[in-house]
Amino acid sequence: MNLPKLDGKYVVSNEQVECFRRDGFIVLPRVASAEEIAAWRPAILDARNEHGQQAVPLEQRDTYGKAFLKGLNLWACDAEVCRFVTSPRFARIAADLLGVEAVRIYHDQALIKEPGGGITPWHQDQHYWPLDTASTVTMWMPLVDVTAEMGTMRFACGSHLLGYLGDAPIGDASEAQFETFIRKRGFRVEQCPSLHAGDASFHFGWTLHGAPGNCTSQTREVMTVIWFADGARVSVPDNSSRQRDLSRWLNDIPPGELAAGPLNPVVFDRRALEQDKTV
Ligand SMILES: O=C(O)CCC(=O)C(=O)O
Repeated sequence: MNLPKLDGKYVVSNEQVECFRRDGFIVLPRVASAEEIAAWRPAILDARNEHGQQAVPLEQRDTYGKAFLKGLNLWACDAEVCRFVTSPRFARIAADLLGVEAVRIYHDQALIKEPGGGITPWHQDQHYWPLDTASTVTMWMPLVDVTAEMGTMRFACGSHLLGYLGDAPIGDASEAQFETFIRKRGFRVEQCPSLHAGDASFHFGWTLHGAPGNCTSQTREVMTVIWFADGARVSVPDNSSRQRDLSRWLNDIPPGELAAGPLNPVVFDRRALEQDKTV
């Protein structure tokens, strides 16, 4: 299919970079245009429906299961979604926010919060990732216009600066533990307002975040992509989530080695761009 290229440069200002590094997240408007998302949405949803989780009734799921239906690493099983996830425009934003030369893919996820879907409990993404770097970032991009009532993201501002907050997989326990933690430590919580399809939030892997349930009759359709800085190494998988991620996304690379498996291509490299300019 003739889907639009996502290669035009999106300029991130110094002020936006500063906000991201201070607060642990930033919302960027129109990372993809309404027209681009209208074209890409069916391809992403089709791939998710084919390769992702199938719905069982909400009342039969646990808290995490009620939060959304997932489609994991769709880029690796669908050639069209591959072009979206490996887009140089998105990857350059990730590298600019992190302030690194080059970024690699960790994985993608489509996250469909159904009408009546539950909360996304507070958690830290990097609890799951056996990587020895804090230079990790997730893009969260709605494929439809979304309101806070549909479950936009909320972030505990500045919480990323504390790093690892303990072995707390996402669920009822992480929600209770981090809700108390956030209140006691006085972190400001920012709930993203309404976003247009193609706007996107970006957050560090250590930023505490979650989302309210979807109390509307509309489906919250979101695509996410996670990148990490090229040069990062695999860390010891010291919990079962990290052990599973090591096999799934990092090809069981031994701890201490470069995190650079077949599922982790470099998708943006400033050095290569500089070299091109000199020839
Ligand atoms: O979409 C959501 O509700 C949560 C997504 C999330 O936690 C993430 O992308 O890191």
